[in-house]
Amino acid sequence: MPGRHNSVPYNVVDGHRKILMALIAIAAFLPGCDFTPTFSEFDKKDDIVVDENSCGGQGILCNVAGVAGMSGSDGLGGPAIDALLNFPTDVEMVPLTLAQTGEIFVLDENNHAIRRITRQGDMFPFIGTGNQGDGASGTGDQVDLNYPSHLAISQSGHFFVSDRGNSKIKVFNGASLEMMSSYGRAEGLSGDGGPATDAEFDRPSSVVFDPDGLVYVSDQGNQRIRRIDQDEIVSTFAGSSAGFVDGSKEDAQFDFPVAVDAPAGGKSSMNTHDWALYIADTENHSIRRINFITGHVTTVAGTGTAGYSGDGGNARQAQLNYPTDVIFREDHHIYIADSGNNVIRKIDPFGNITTLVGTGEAGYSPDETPATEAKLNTPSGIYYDEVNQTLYIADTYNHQIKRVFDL
Ligand SMILES: [Ca+2]
Repeated sequence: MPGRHNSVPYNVVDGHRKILMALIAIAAFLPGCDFTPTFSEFDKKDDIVVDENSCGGQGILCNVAGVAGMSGSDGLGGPAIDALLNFPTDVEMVPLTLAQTGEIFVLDENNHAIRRITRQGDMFPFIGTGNQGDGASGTGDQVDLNYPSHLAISQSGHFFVSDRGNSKIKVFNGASLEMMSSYGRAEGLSGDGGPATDAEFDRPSSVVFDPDGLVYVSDQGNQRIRRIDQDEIVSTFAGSSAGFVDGSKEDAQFDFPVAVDAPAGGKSSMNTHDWALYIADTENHSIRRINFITGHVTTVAGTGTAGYSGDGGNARQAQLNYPTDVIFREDHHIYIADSGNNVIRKIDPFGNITTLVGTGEAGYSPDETPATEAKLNTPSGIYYDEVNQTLYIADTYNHQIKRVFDL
């Protein structure tokens, strides 16, 4: 059914939250009631520290945007920590190689919009009207989106939006924000060898670029990585049907979520140090690597079976649970949004894995909680800011963006 992606599981959880918050409110008026909510910080807007800079320090978790346990779209134009998000699934900044603005972009997926947070900490609309739809022209603030899951900024400074619910990649001019092109005609699998504008994709979850400017699309529903070249011609770069097979990129198989209400999976990152594309192979509970020199796909983390094990050892023997995003640091560390385990994990340059943020238990922790003691709830997207050595986390089911400095 069109426009139903994410809505079933997300709204079920949201419903539970609303019931919980109602119980908290009722309990507060009952004398002697010892009802202790799991998420005791919910709905305490008055307690929010307005100056977010007062939270910080090495390895300390701080809120950047959103109010825990409250989904909505209120508060645009004001402090991001007072504004509401609706299942934010990723976070992005202008890359180091371009002029840094310090602005943060939030994939506010169930609001069908991308939000912009200024250096001063205020949140504004950026791309997407907030109405679910399929905008075909205009500037970013005029275009309807449908569960956008990723924003990528090209070396030319243009914005590539994975408009996943519409099975399209929408490209916006970096200066004017005018929509320049739209890759994908409809949901499906067709068009290899022809123009990307006429091709079909199936809920593309993310976009990355190689140093030559070629575009790699995680074509989630098609279990493939598709490539768009400088002439805008699309081809299948790797993958075929769903499976878990290493080998040549033509023979290799991935397993990305395909249910109509499935969250974004299969997001990828380019590592230009070793000329490889790393992929969060979500339903294989693993991280895969495509070597651009040899054309071979290997598994760098995970066994194929969901679990939470292996910290301190080689990542290939460790278990992950529904990883949805993978990113790099310049110092060759790999970060994984291990969303089903409610943690962010790290692979060091020697291939050893550890947990960086989260305890494994789903929940919420307030500002100033040390990262390894903090609870996250289905963290599904991450970004690393090299300039400020800060990790940003889309703490999706808490409706917040979090940050941790200097891990
Ligand atoms: Ca990301």
